[in-house]
Amino acid sequence: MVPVPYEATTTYEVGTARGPAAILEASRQVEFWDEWLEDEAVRFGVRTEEPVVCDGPPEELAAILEPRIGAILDADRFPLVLGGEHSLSLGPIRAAARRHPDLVVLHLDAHPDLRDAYEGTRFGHGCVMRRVLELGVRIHSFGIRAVSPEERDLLAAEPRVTTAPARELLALPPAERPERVLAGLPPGPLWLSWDVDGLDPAVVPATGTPEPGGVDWFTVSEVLRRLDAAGRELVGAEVLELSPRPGQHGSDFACARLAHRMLVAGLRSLERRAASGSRS
Ligand SMILES: [Mn+2]
Repeated sequence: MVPVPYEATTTYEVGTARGPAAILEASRQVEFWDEWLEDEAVRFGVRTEEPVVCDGPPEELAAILEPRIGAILDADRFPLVLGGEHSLSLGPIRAAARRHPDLVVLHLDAHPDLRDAYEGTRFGHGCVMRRVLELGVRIHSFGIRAVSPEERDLLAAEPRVTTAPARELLALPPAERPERVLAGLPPGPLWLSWDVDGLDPAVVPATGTPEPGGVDWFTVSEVLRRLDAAGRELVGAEVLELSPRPGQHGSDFACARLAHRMLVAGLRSLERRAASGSRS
């Protein structure tokens, strides 16, 4: 686990720099046995690295994080990045994409983050998936429900980005939502870039730019279970944009539980790869 308490371009409610510490603190309290995946991360061994601290712009952080995450991937380990604001994703995803040319980012978010520039930077949290797209990586986003006209036009024209919008998910009975999330997910190794504002704010209200009407807990958990059951290769994951608030520790616990579930899914993927003897 790589804590990245980074916050440089957050536009509204600040505090996401405290996200990684809050997740780690809450993670001491959540049950280690994961009910959904029927497994536990401690079976594999988990190491928490020293936090990556950077006061510079996102491009500078990307140059620090790319080799850090690259070293974890080269050691055949599973990196889980704890954010911090979403702009920090560029370096980790670049590290994964250089090693997996057919990488797919499964992106949970209320926002597509596909703006070319926002508030004077091309590397802020509203632009990160645009920069990821320029790496040649395919993106499948779910929970999307706050889209700029520029992003709407790009989504209509760009076949390398597919979406499961929140409006479509919420129109379905809960049991049918995971299938809709995974419909259209391209084949290939997966990087999970999960902004917790993609979840319904009833699950994680403590985030910088909350939007009503998000993805429910059953759906995200079941998506992880189905990826695991299908034997999908998971390369790495991120939990982003928790902005802890006094009196709202339920958000910290939800993010800790989600991070643990993602970690279990990732470690099981690594175990399958090791068992099949194939290094990719
Ligand atoms: Mn977002």
